[in-house]
Amino acid sequence: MSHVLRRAAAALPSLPLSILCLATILGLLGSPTTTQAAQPNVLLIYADDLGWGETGVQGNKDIPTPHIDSIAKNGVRFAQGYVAATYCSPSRAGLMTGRYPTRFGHEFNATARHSGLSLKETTIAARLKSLGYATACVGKWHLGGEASQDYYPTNRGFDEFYGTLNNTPFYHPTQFIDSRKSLDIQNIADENFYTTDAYAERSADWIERNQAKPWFLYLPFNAQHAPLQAPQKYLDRFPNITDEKRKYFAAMMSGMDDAVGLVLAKIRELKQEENTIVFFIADNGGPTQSTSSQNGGLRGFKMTTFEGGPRVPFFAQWKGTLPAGKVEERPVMNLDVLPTVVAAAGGKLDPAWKLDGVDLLPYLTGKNESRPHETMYWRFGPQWAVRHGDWKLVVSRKEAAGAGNNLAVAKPELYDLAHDVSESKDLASAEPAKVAELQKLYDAWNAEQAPPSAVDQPRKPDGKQNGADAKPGAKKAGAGKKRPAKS
Ligand SMILES: [Ca+2]
Repeated sequence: MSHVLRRAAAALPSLPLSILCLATILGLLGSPTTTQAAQPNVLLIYADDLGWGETGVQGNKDIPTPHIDSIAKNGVRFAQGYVAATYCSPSRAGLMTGRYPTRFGHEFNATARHSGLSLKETTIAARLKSLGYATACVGKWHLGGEASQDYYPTNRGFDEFYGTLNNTPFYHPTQFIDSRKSLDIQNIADENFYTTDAYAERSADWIERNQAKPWFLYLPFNAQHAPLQAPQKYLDRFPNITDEKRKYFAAMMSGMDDAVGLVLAKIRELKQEENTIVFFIADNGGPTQSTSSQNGGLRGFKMTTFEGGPRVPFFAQWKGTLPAGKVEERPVMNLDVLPTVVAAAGGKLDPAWKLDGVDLLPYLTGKNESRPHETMYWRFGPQWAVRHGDWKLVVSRKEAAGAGNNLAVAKPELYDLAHDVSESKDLASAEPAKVAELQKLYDAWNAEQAPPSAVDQPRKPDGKQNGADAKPGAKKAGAGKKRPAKS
């Protein structure tokens, strides 16, 4: 089947084959522009632990990221882009399903270790596959598979998986799978293998091989998660950064920017730029203490419910369809990706799916001037938050350990994000009616959520994750003066 016919057939799923054949004869399919526009490709890039203040367009002047920035410049930069959970696995659970992960118990990373993304949930990949898409996941999965292959990406809607089941070092990644070879977990023997570079190369190769079909590529980098590791070629770009941690962070981000550039160049080379929706989103805010990732003046970090936890770099490009260079001030969420791309692919959004995300296209093309979300919610153990309009009621872990961190008895704080984006002035005492209004909204939503299916072990007081203690290091041959990182 030619790619034009395949695309048209997928766009007209309810028509019998005979009518499709007739349509072919009538020349309907001689208009590839029309049929291609019906089913755009989707490139969904997910960065790891990349704080709101990082990348050039978000204000970082020290680490050039021209390719990542190009997505915002060619499309939309969401000034208030959020994720539905403030760390790795739950954030991905929301992205993949378009639903608050707490609805199905995916509140903590432990869920990925105990089982994985609930098998009752349907992923964005499965939904696009049913619409005729070729699908691949290249990068860090972190939605299960250690306990059972039922949770592997290849059993959740992805034709191909190249990457790791879990967090991994950048060199000699653990739990590595290349489904083109087998579903067995491999050891990577190549000394020079660096996940970020390898993910870019596989992504470009996969797009080239699948260019004749509508395709969906999910590219969750393990950059910028700890441990801090980078090849010398990227470290050499930052001779003026003296802080070792920041230098490694910069090198890793420069590598990720090159990787994004390589994938975008492949799309341009294949002349698919106007037929490809590109998202670039971070999975949660920066853990500044462990990796130096900056949150641009927002309060809080990864794993807190202050803005520095869930508000992230969030860009979208679709040349010829989305406006270029637009800064969108209305709040959006990672949960919106699924409905946006399924609708763009010609799928019907079924109310039975009980999505929390919405199709952003009408908002971005000027057809709908209201907010996509008037109210947003977060729950992460004893931490929680609700944003209604520009008011936010929040219980969050504080910067300093100790005082104010007994979250079980903490009084919710009220902030006016329109005038106080850094959450510095608690208005709870001054605005008791607003507190009551938001508390009621949160209580109603909270009652709909499931209990956590697995709970994390107690963490260190500073909230550090596995691997976050590792010293920065390069394992590549020739970088011997750098201390290799623990993994
Ligand atoms: Ca993360």
